[in-house]
Amino acid sequence: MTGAESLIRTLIDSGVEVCFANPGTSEIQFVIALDKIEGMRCVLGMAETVVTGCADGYARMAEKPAATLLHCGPGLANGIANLHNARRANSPMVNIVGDQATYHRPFDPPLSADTEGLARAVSHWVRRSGSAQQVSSDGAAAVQAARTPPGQIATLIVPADVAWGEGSGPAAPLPVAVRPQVAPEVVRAVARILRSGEPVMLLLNGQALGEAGLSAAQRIAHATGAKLRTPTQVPRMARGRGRVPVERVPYVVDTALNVLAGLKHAILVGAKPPMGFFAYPGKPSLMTPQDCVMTVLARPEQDAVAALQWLADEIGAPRFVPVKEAGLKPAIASGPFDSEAFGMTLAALLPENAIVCDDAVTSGRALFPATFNAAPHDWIQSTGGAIGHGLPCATGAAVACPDRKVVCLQADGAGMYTLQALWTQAREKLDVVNVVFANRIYKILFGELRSEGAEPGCASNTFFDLGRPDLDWVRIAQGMGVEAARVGSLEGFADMFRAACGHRGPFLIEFRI
Ligand SMILES: Cc1ncc(C[n+]2csc(CCOP(=O)(O)OP(=O)(O)O)c2C)c(N)n1
Repeated sequence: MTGAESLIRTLIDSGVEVCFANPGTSEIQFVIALDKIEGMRCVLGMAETVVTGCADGYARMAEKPAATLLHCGPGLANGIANLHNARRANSPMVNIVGDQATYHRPFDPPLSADTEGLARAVSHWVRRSGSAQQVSSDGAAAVQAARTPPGQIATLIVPADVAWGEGSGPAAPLPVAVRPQVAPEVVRAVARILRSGEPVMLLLNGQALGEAGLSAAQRIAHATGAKLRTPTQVPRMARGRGRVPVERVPYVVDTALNVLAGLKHAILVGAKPPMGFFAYPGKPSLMTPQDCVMTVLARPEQDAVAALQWLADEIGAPRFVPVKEAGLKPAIASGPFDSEAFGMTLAALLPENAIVCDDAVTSGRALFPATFNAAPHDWIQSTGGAIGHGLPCATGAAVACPDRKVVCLQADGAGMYTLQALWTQAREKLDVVNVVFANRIYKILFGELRSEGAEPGCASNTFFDLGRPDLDWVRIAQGMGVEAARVGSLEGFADMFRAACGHRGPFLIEFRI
């Protein structure tokens, strides 16, 4: 059995079931091994940033890692933007990166690169496998690292001769660490803050955004008057009717400062202190007031749900608190695109248990409150700010959850980064409705420019205007085997979305704005 075969068998034995890939010559041994072995679904992404984005979406929904197979340093480099997004979401992932044979490397062949350096930039765990005998135990260690809470990026670099050499057979899976519990004195200290009567906000992220975490947080809010918020971007959140509606910290700095004004305590539950997305002249980096004290209830790797439940009991909160309706009433709107009206329309039509993947940029700003009362769903977003996340992330989520409808909300400029994911959706017959917000500009950047007091000139119009020629998303999608249609109004969208949800398989709706 080759090293490659030993590694693939190890991954399967360790619970890795899907391999998103774009292989080359140095990964041929893995492809040969995958031809022979059952138990690993192989999915081709026609660009590495599609591959890594798919693995991110898969991990968020499957709550376990997929493998990626990437070609040498340059292949890994192409995947880095979405590895960055995955790292920021604490998504578990095992990257297998092929490389030059050990004895060939000194000749500096064309694809030689600082593969470790590239890997280190976005991975929590990096190893270059030293021998065919060792590669399977390296693989088991990679899966263990990836599954270490809260989820990590593990990258194993495998020289070609390690892959083709005589392997030692599959290595046994290694134990997976459980989330450490929060110390009792931390829970008691936070309880004291909550009893102080001073204005408190719980900032919830990661594990705390599941149904159990949100319910426990709501018990605390109900008993103490503490406010609840999530960060501006959520990696995955349980939402919709019956789930606790928690708003995000707004993206726009002045709005965020207003929302958090007067706070005396921010309790971090798997979350970071709320910072601005960027710095702006004369504006603070932190969105909390200067005299607001930051206290960590649970770090991202800790058991935030248990900590919240414990805290709720400690302060004597009632066991069951009914969910209060918040947000707007779902209703099909009409007329031209407007983010809030679109959200209400989407909320009226969203299928039960859907997965919403949001890379909608400015078109998505008002969607959160407008969809609190939609049918129960999960919402996933890019948490790393690197655009081009939506289409591949939705693709990976659909691989993870074949029985759920995935709705991808994609801004057009960001969508152009990874449009090849549509081809993967068609090839794998994935159940995704993609909605492209075709405003044909980088709207957010025009906004940033104007907020600096400037007016667009020739350069900004060149850089931020995506027209001349206009993109035709219907033909782009059709060219990749995805059925598509264009709408220009909310009522037109409603009809098309209803029809698209009525059948299985990928579909794209271009919403001309
Ligand atoms: C990888 C990466 N490259 C560039 C940027 C900078 N950037 C942020 S938003 C944006 C344009 C977004 O335009 P679009 O997706 O059309 O959304 P809109 O602003 O029109 O809603 C760009 C280029 C980024 N965030 N990430």
